[in-house]
Amino acid sequence: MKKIFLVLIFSLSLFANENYKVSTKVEVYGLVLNKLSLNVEELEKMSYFKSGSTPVICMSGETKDNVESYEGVLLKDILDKAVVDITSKKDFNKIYIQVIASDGYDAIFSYNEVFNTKLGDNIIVFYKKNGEYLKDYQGKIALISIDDIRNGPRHIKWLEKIVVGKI
Ligand SMILES: Nc1nc2c(c(=O)[nH]1)N[C@H]1C(S)=C(S)[C@@H](COP(=O)(O)O)O[C@H]1N2
Ligand SMILES: [Mo]
Repeated sequence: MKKIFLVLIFSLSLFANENYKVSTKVEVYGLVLNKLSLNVEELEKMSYFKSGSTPVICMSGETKDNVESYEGVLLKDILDKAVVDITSKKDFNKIYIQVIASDGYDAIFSYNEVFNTKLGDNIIVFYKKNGEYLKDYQGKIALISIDDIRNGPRHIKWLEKIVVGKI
């Protein structure tokens, strides 16, 4: 009986982990002059960034992972390539960037946070973790704001969309 129970729990947890749709490219659109559609190959042609080591800490305070390095492209370099479409300088304070995963998980950054604080120097769209390409279950393409105090919440696996908007 106990064995059957364990097998049941195991298969249920497998099912839960299957609950994602792997995104193979990231669409950048909204208030930008150049819409982009970036797969891993295209990201690899852009400016390369490799992070230092970091723990991944959930909002609960639990350490979920200890990562040696992430490799990819800084979010601000991607946005520079897309060119945020703005006419009035005052509007920079109103720009936000919404990052959306294929499971609907999402987060926002402000323009100032990305371009006008040190945080932006460590917000990375990555395709490699610990020197290896991301497996499907890790997201294929993902994003993390490494220097967030609790950086689990703004770690977006299966990153699919980067949308620039204005409040
Ligand atoms: N797409 C997506 N990304 C996500 C989540 C999610 O539910 N969906 N959960 C987040 C939470 S709450 C945490 S703590 C971290 C955990 O990262 P890990 O799975 O690499 O340990 O992933 C984050 N990224
Ligand atoms: Mo979390």
